[in-house]
Amino acid sequence: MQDNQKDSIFANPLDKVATFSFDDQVVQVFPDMIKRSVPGYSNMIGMTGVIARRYWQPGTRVYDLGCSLGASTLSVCHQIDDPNLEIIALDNSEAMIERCERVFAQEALNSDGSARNIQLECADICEYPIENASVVVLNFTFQFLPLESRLPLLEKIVAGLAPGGVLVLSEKVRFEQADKQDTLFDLQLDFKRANGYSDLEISQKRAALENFLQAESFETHQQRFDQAGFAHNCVWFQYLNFASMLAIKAR
Ligand code: GEK
Repeated sequence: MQDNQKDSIFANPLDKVATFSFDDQVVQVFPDMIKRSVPGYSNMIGMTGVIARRYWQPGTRVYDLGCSLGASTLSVCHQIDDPNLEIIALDNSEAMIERCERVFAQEALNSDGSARNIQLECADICEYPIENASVVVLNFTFQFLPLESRLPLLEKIVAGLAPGGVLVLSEKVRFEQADKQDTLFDLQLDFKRANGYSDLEISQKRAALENFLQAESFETHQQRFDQAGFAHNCVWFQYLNFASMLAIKAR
């Protein structure tokens, strides 16, 4: 299997567009797909490591929830050059985990060439325990969870975070004001066109994600952060209809 191919999954007309799934076909094109579809992806990934460096507390863990091919974990490793740093990276797609294992074997290394302390697990983030964490990363994963699982997951994260710990949550967002929603949504389509996706690819991908990716507004996220028990939260990045937020547990 060849990795890191150009994404052309939706390039040809399909009789029936199936619901999107993180399978082998997606894994092969994933880095190209996410960079060409998500405005600001590289900025949010790069800054995830910088945020982790500020909030990580020695003796605690970093969790990367929905790690895909490990981009956020690698960003954290790049910024925190400490062999004692323990990262737990989870994804429930076996295809992602299999490929991610190979990425970490090549790229997640200490300066002496030994493997970084990363536990990679094929697991559902809603089921997996979160304990002794100071940094929890949810980069573009929360949006795929059923709505009713979202508050319980945040409550579990708050309970598993040390005082002063942080959640980084990056997502597609929607806007409550219709004109803002339309403007930024249309511009994201232009972003995808500018990155070489055809209108057919865009519309078939959209059909595949219908009801699978459920974006929410800043207001909904903020209310849920409060309800889950975070002390405060902020939006630290927005590029069109994608954004990244921080939610911080009280000291
Ligand atoms: C990155 N963070 O490169 N449990 C575990 N994993 C899940 C679940 C779940 N319940 N639901 C979805 N996933 C990465 C990108 S991709 C974003 C994250 C995207 C996993 C799913 O298998 C996929 O690998 C990942 O979440 C979402 O920054 O494709 O837009």
